[in-house]
Amino acid sequence: MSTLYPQNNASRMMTDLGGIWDFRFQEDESWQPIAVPASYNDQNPDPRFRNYAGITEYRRKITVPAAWKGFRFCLRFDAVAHSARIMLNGREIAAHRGGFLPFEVELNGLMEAGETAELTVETDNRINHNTLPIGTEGETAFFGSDNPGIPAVEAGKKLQEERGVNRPAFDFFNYTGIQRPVRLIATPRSFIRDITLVPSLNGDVRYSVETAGPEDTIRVEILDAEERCAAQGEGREGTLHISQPCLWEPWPGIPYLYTARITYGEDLYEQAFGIREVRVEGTRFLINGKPFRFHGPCKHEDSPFHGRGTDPCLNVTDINLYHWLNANCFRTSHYPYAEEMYQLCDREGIVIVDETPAVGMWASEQYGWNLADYHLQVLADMIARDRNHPCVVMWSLGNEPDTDTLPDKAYEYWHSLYEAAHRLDPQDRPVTVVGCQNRYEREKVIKSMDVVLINRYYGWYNLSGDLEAAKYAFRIELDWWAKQQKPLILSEYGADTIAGLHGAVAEMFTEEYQVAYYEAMSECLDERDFVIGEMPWNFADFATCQGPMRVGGNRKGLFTRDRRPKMAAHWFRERWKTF
Ligand code: GCB
Repeated sequence: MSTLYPQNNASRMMTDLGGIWDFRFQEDESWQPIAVPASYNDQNPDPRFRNYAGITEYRRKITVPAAWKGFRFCLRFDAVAHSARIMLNGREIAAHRGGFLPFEVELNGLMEAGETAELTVETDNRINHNTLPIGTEGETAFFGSDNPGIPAVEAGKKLQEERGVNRPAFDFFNYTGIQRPVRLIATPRSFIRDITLVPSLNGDVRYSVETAGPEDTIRVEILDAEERCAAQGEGREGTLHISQPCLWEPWPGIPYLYTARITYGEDLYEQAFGIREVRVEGTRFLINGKPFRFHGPCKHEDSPFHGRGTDPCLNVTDINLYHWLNANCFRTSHYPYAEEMYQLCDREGIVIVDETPAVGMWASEQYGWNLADYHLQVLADMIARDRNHPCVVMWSLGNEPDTDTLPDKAYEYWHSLYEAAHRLDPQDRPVTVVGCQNRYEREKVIKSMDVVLINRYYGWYNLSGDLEAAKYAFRIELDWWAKQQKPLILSEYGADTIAGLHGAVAEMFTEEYQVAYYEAMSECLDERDFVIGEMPWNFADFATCQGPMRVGGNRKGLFTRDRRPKMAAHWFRERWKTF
């Protein structure tokens, strides 16, 4: 298995398998068309596409080009949600658990160059205590809409379970299917498996290369942005030196990128990277030795028609809207995003806090679930995939776990992941886990992280509609955090807002209230030196499962789902001009 993003170059080839595939729910006889990559959920008005909980099948023919004779070839799935079984001519050849990270399936020995075979991909969208993200199993559903304990309601829930139901413990639609690209890729038989780059501000670039094959010689050449050689060397690992290095600076600086061109036998791989250093010092977050203030809304991978499906046009549009907002960052709430987005952010200077799909762990029972090993595996895979990106400046272990009901158990669980992240990342970036509104004085996890990230909804979920009381309460909490001597980011705060709903009095759900809410919260944030960032929730309105709190999805976007700015987007554009 290699985590390297597929490349087409003088040594490597690939065929994109995107297009129209055959699709069916497992119990169906007949097949119907489905687009790949995309979530299947919004591609058909049949309600099953939205509500189904179970296994679906995707099918198409694949041909390994005859010209690939003598090459190593495999299938590369960028992500299949939430788990997948891969079949070739009806025979299982691989299985993968988890819906947001890539995997490869070797085809040599199973197919010859020039041959055609039937590829079937089974996807399973069921969520429960053993999946990330989490599905509830008998506990109260998200937002407590199930009136636990009332016999008639319990009987209704039992009926749902018999029919098969997904109950997301998270607030975004459980989009699934083959949501990211699938490719057939070919490399020479002796190939480059992995590359690690650790650049320093003085121009030293420590590298190591993992390979498969009998060849000895590995050549590394570092090219600058004009493709001139800036340094070169030989060997599996070492340190190269770039004199007068240009640094990767976050927007509005220049996000300068170098390329490490690695050759091994017949193989060639080009890995982009940036020279930048990230460090926490006291209550400051330093990028290249300079204090960095995070300001940008959190995101989702979400859009009409595609659902969570990779869409390069949407990614470019979104990043240009970040520029329009004068924003400089986002958190990949609540799962690792498609690799193309990180490449774009490397190039555009947008900083990323990279989050695992550990969302929905708000029940204290989580510490009795059998999840720790799998969570660690997902964290390791995310770091392995993303560690060379200069845009990634911090790892988030997860979102809003319960950390205050069983403070010691919570600490044990999260601290071992914290240590693992530091151990696994060759660049040793800061590590965090995002805290929810809780009894912050008694919990131990959030304050033990390198940077404190807290989600707060004073004036929305509590003290609703009363911004004076919201400011009063938030200031009490901030006084407490001031004593902890840690850098703090308000990693979510927001108000549902129906675009076009106005009021002379700023009441909840109006565009005026959203602006007044952000004015109020900003007033509190601006008083504090240890606050190093603000991440409004959310960049754009997004789809959720149905529930009494959601009117056609979550409406806390600064933009509508089709990316039209609400008043609050204009307000942040002005505010962030001066940041
Ligand atoms: C949160 C969650 C986020 C939700 C948001 C909300 O705390 O982290 O996933 O969408 O609140 O709008 O309720």
